[in-house]
Amino acid sequence: MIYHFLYPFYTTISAFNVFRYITFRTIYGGLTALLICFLLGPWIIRKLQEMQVGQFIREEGPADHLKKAGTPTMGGSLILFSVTVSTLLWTQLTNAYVWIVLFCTLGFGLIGFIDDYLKQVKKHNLGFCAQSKFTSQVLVAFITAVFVYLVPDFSTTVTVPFFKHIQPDLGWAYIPFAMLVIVGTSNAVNLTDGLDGLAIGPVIIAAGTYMLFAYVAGHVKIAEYLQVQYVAGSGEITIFCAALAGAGMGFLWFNAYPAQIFMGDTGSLSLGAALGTVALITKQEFLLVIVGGLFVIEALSVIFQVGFFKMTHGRRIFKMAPLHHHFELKGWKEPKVCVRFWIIAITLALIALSTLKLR
Ligand code: 57M
Repeated sequence: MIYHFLYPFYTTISAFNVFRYITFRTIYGGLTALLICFLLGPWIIRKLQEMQVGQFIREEGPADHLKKAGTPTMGGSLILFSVTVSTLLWTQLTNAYVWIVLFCTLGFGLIGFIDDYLKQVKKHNLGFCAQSKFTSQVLVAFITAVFVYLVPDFSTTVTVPFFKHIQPDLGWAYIPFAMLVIVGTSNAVNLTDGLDGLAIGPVIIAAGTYMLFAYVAGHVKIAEYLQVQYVAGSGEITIFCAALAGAGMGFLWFNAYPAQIFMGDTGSLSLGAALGTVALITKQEFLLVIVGGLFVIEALSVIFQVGFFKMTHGRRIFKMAPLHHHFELKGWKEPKVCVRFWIIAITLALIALSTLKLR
């Protein structure tokens, strides 16, 4: 919005020329989202407490978690508000990718909000029934995938990390592939959100990583030099990623151990969907397996645990899945699990960035 209102005046006020630069708008997009979270955080925590939107803690979880009962949840609403306001302020509103990523992020946020509301406010322990929740996710992901597919000149090839000459063209099959990326990432982040700061840390790291990939993909000369696919218009997604990281840092201020607020499915489902959509737009789909490797590891730990449990009629691979609970039950304190998982996430992000040269 600022771009449209202020940049045209650069002929009279030359300083306004700065609004044309994605780098400038990225920095202030991130800072705006961070500031909104800082300013609204205490207020929203008080409001959620007044509304008694407190987390219900399941008995079968780690004993340490029982003292968390009543912690305000649905904090994802704070993240989504900050990201949306900052994105609308700092991006070019004529950019289709901006509206597509906002649609998907807010669509999944609404699904999570309904689930949180039914569970925490209406005290329906199961919340949104699993089938309705999954069907809603598939529907939002389908609409998003069709929107991306229909963007003029959007390529339906997929990029394989480390192999620049392998770029299979999926054609119409890109739509189901894109749906899988969005729904899979959304649910992987959801599973990961089980300790204070555990999910939001890697989300910040992944958003920061894709911020760089979006800038490269949207810059014709840099994309050519690094031999990555140029995606016209994807540069504006750099600003969205910065807003995501900024809002995530603002939320982490309150979600750090001992958490004053949880993000809820409102946050976890939407943040995962946002990362999945960004991966599609920047043509770095498979790279998400590396950038979001921690989410993949957490989801695989559940898949292996449940599969092994069923195959062996009751035996477990881990003390408890997802993996973070296994280390908790091994005696690691919550902050230690969290920081060590962040270290893994940062390492994976650096490996992902190295693919820009190792190809
Ligand atoms: C999402 N939700 C947290 C909070 C957060 C199939 C099975 C693996 C499903 C899985 C499950 O229920 N996943 C749901 C994880 C929950 O966090 C809430 O949910 C939102 C995210 N969706 O924002 O509102 C609990 O996590 C803790 N928490 C924090 N700090 C945070 O910042 O401490 C969350 C955020 C919160 C709080 O205690 O209540 C969750 O863990 O449910 N199930 C599990 O993950 C369960 N694992 C399990 O059953 N393992 C089995 C089988 C099924 C694999 C096994 O290993 O044999 C664990 N989670 C719970 N109880 N709650 C263990 C049992």
